[in-house]
Amino acid sequence: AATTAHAAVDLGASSGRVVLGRVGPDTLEFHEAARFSNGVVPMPDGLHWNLVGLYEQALAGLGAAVRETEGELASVAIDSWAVDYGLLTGAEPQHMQLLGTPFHYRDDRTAAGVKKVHGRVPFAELYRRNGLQFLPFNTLYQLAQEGLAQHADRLLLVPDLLGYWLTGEQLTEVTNASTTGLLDVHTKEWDTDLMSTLGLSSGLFAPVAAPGTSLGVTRAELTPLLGGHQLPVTLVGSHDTASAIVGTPLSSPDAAYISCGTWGLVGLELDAPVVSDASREANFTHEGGVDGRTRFLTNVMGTWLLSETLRTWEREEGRSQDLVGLLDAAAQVSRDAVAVFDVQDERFVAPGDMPARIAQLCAEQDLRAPEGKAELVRSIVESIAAGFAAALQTAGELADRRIDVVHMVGGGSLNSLLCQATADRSGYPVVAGPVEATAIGNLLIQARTAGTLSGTLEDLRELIRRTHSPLTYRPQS
Ligand code: LRH
Repeated sequence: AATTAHAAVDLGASSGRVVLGRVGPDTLEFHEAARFSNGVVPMPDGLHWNLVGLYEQALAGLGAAVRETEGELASVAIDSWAVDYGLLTGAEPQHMQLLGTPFHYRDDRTAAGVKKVHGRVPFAELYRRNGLQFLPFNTLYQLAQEGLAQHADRLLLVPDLLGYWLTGEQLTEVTNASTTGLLDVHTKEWDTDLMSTLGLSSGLFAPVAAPGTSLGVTRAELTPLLGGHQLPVTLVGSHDTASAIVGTPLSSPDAAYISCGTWGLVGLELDAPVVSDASREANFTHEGGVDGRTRFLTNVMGTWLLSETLRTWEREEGRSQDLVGLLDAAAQVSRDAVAVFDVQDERFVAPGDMPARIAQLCAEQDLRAPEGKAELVRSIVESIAAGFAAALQTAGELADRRIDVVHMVGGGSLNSLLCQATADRSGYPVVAGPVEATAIGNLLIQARTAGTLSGTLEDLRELIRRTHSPLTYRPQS
């Protein structure tokens, strides 16, 4: 059967990659054409992203993908972390200029924004309208603190901004739009009443469009960088978590997922939103999924706690840390000997000295603080797993589903200590993989848009099941 080649630009909080895939009815092959680092850039006015640098790297990676496929690339699509955006000015849509340096959602300016927004629209009403869990960095809170918003003609979310730079065309992809807080959870259209209550001009936002929409082709000026080609750019689930859930081989409505990178996104896929007081109180979100599905989930602190801990040790010791060795050492520590602390504590959101913050939290709660690296790593892993287990239980109760299996995808699925701890603490078997669920979800929607594949998300997931063998962790205690 015929196959097509596609490139997925997948930007995560700690790294970005261009994944080159070949897809057909019986084929799902892919590899990294380029990988580059990403992270928090501290500047005098706060924490930022280097988006221009990411665009440059994405272009170079796409150039490499074009060369490798000898110009046969059928399409390209971009996904990234949610909520963040760039502001643009200019009279002509084709030639707009970036206004300021886009902020990182971990910048703490948003606390004041939360107060302002909730002063105008109480959280319970917001939730009824947008169905979104409370996260202090949701786009609408960031915008309440955004000094440049009045000077901007356009706001584009990160994947849409890169898409604009590539094509000169502006759209807002719907799955990511659902994380702004400004999209109506039921109609999936911009909530212009809410915008005006919050003093935002609805003209700031580009039209909403669904995965499968063609954004355009790469600008003629980029052709020399792209091996002499103009590439079609397609919209997919541009929120990385939306693509990750497409790329998760869920076998039934009772299968739960944990998309585990810096965050652990824990939940279920629903056909439609079920916004309730109970889901609001449990801080469960109704993010937009591909094909109009609902991602009913909550954000649990993920591998961020571990990576920030390693960064702290790196700074203190002036040398890099061996994660695999540390996890091996942690596996030797008795699970019952270490503190299980609340990973959802707000003090863990900002970058910084996690070992000190964990010690402080343990002291406040009369827990014995972990001593030494192995104990601390074990304590972090067990605490994340406990957070996952609690969220799984709540998801099942709220959605009235009998969860029978948990799919762990993303980078965290490589962490066998975490997978086993999640199985043990939740009581569910944990099926780990694919690691690259996000890039797979991105590629599959591109291939379906190109006509190479057809069918529902279930049909696409069947192809993942046929081409990928996951690892199962059974609960042991
Ligand atoms: C994961 C993620 C998550 C959002 C957060 C901002 O990368 O997109 O779904 O809550 O970043």
